[in-house]
Amino acid sequence: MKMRMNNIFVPTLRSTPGEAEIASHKLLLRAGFIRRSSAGVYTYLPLAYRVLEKIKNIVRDEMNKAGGQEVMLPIIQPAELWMETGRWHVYGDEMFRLKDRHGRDFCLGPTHEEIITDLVRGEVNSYRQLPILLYQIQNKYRDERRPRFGLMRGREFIMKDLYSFDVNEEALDVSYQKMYQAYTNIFTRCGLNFRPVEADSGAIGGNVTHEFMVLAESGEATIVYCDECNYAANVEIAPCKPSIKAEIKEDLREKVKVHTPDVKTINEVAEFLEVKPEKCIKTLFYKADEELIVVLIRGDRTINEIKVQKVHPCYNLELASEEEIKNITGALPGSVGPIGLKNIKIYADLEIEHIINGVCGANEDDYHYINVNATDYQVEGYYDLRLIEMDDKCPKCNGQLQSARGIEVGQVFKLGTKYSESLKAKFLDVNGKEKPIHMGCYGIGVSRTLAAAVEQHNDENGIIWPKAIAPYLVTVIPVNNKDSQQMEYAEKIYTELQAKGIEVILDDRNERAGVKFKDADLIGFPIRITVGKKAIEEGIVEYKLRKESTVEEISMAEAIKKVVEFSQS
Ligand code: 9G3
Repeated sequence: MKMRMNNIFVPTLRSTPGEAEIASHKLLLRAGFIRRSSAGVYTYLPLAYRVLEKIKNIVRDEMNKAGGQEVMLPIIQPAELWMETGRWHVYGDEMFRLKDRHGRDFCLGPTHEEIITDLVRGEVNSYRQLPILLYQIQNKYRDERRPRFGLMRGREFIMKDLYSFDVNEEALDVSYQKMYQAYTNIFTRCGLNFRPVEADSGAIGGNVTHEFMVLAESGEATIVYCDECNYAANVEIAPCKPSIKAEIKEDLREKVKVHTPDVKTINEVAEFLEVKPEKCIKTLFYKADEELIVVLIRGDRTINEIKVQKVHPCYNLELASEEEIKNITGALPGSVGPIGLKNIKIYADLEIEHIINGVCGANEDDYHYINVNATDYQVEGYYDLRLIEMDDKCPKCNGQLQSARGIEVGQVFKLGTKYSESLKAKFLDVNGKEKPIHMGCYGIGVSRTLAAAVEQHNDENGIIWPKAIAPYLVTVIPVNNKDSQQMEYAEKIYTELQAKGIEVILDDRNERAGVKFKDADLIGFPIRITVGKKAIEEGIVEYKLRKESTVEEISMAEAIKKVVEFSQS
């Protein structure tokens, strides 16, 4: 079957659908790769399907080389397992839930720790059976509140998830390192510019985890990294040292309540009282699950809620409402402070301890205290609670930090015995003692990787597919369909390339050459070979790489040789 543009279903569009905001979403729609079925749910059209299969095969190859064995786990998951791990009620509306005809509760799998651990606990009982690394490549379901950016944040998406089962922490570390290396190979082979970064291991849990970030301005994650050493981290967890400017030591003065009519924000307070924002104490009230807590941070800094959840573990952390704040303090947010608060935990950022004669709200509307010092109120403790900033130094080598936006395409997790304890997945060790299995879990967003590749590789004309995951490597374009000699020449090149195992497509549509060139650029085939008058008169064809602007005029034999070389490079 000749692969001809005439019979391939690739409905390209001239204009960009309104709902698409980022490049990959626009281009995948325009280039006829995907179509939206409902919010966050997409159809992969033939060219997208070919790219997905390429990515999956690279993933499979690396997972298998690392000792993984592919399985297919159920998408429909019984609620009972999620109740055993205590997670059935943790994930609220994000979990797609359903009932079967008997009224029994199920969910559509958002992840598979419960399922895979239930499988293993029923089959493994001896250290001789470990390690086991099982993975699947399958749809996942998460009912995102705001699905957006096309495949980047969908409600149904394709994930490879591998789960490792080992006898102890050291063995788990071996599996973890194997996966870390496999991920590095995968994203390198996919032609992506990525960075592994230290990441947040979730609100409850001191596990180690790394995220693999594809660098792109449209990425939702922010990473910091150091050019001097190899430090890189998701800003959510990047540690910050208190920056204590070597100020001249002031004498501690007595606190005084001052009238600050209509002065609310930190900048208004700083201006009105003629102090710098660094002297102001920003007092934030949070609801941690059902408990109200207070967090103090320097006026010029930004709170890092992930770090707050580390210090005060909870599932849900959100800013308290104005009336909740009024109930506790008697004042509105613009005039609140830590002084005089009762029966409420106060967590202070490290820098708060060093504020001399600072300013904070007086818990009375339109009043603030000046000359506030650490002894004026009680805190649970001083912790690193702020978001790292560009003037902070590298936590590892004190070097200069850079920041970048990233798209999280992979995540490797050390789970330890979290699931094997709750689901009683145990084995008898070499001494016949019963031990819990040590687990790791490792995910790759396969459909998100496809979109990330487009985010990173595109220009004003369309997609520029990295060679290893392109839907086809070469498109052969006869300039004039009516010219039977040109068609014959194009067919010949097409047939010879196919005979050499090259994935080639022939654009035999009855369209003007300009339309064919535009589509070739939009779809993003790595190589374009054009057959025009020169082919008939001088045996010369045009050879152009999508990622370059130069066009070479060479013989057919030369062109075929270059394609083969390119495919092997
Ligand atoms: C849920 C829902 C959403 C979720 C989860 C559970 C994220 C959930 C974390 C993980 C951890 C790893 C294996 C592959 C790599 C990531 N969102 N996570 O557990 F019920 Cl609705 O999925 N799982």
